[in-house]
Order: sequence, then C-alpha cells, then structure tokens
Amino acid sequence: MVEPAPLVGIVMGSQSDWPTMRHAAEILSALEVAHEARIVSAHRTPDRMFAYAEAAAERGLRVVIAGAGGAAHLPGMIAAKTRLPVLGVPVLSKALSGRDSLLSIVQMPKGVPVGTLAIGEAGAANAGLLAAAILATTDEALAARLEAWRAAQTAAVAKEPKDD
Ligand code: RP5
Repeated sequence: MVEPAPLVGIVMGSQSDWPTMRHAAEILSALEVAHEARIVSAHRTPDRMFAYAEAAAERGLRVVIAGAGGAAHLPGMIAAKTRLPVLGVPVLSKALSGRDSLLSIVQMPKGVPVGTLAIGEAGAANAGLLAAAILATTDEALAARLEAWRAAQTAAVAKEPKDD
C-alpha cells in the first residue's frame, strides 16, 4: 500500500526530543493525518534544516511542528525559511526546566511568526491538535474526526472525583 504524502512535518533538534514530540505524532495518527518525523538540528545539522524548510511547501507539507530545547532556534529558523505555519514546542530542558526553550521560541521578532505552545508533552500534543485544526478548515472528514476526538475527551471527564 502506498503511504499518503505527509501533510504535517514534525521536526526536532535531537533524538532526545522524541519522547516529547511523539505526543504530537500520536495525536496526528489518532486523527489519521499523514505526517512525518525528522531530526533537524539548527545547531548540529544547519544545512539539513535549511534544506528541509526550503523544500517543505513544495513537497506538499501544510504545517510544520518544530520542537527543541535549550537555545531553541529551530522553530524560528524553520519559520524564516518557509511560508508554512510553524508551531513551536519548547522541550523541557535539564538546566532550566524548559523556560529557556520557551523564551527562545516565543520571542520572535515581528514579521516571522511561530505559534508557540506550552512546554513539554502538553505542548507537543496540542501542536498536533492545532495542526489538525488548521487542516480541518479545508477538510470536512478531518473536521468530523476532530469533533469526535473532542467529544470523546469531554465524555471521559467524570462528574465527581473518586478515591484512588
Ligand atoms: C537541542 O538541544 C535539542 O532540541 C535538545 O532539546 C537539546 C539537547 O540535545 P541533546 O544534547 O540531548 O542531543 O538542540
């Protein structure tokens, strides 16, 4: 079977980001959104990063999710090289608990936006949901799957707390 062409590109600065960024991939899989995941470091593989960002729109990607930790230049640099919407995920860093990642990603200068999510797993999962929501504006079947996913989440919330 031929795999559908990816619509969402998930990129991360390091293998060590994958335990966080896989939460974006899992959401996209659950919503049947074709996606790919790549290690593309702004610092260690800058040429790979430029090539990825420059080719992204032409290859048919519609949204890029970029996660990085520490001096997290990746989302901003990707955004500098593509017109696609870029969603930035600050990865929890060892030294500063992701505050460095958050500030590196969120404080983009005017003119080159990065939609910045929360630090860590919640941010990665929400980036997946947001990418799906963007695509759902022009895809009715995906919109229905997203509505169903949200309804299931609502249904899973108990009315009352219970003891462990
Ligand atoms: C960043 O440096 C990566 O995004 C990662 O979050 C952080 C640490 O990378 P490793 O030293 O674990 O490879 O580029």
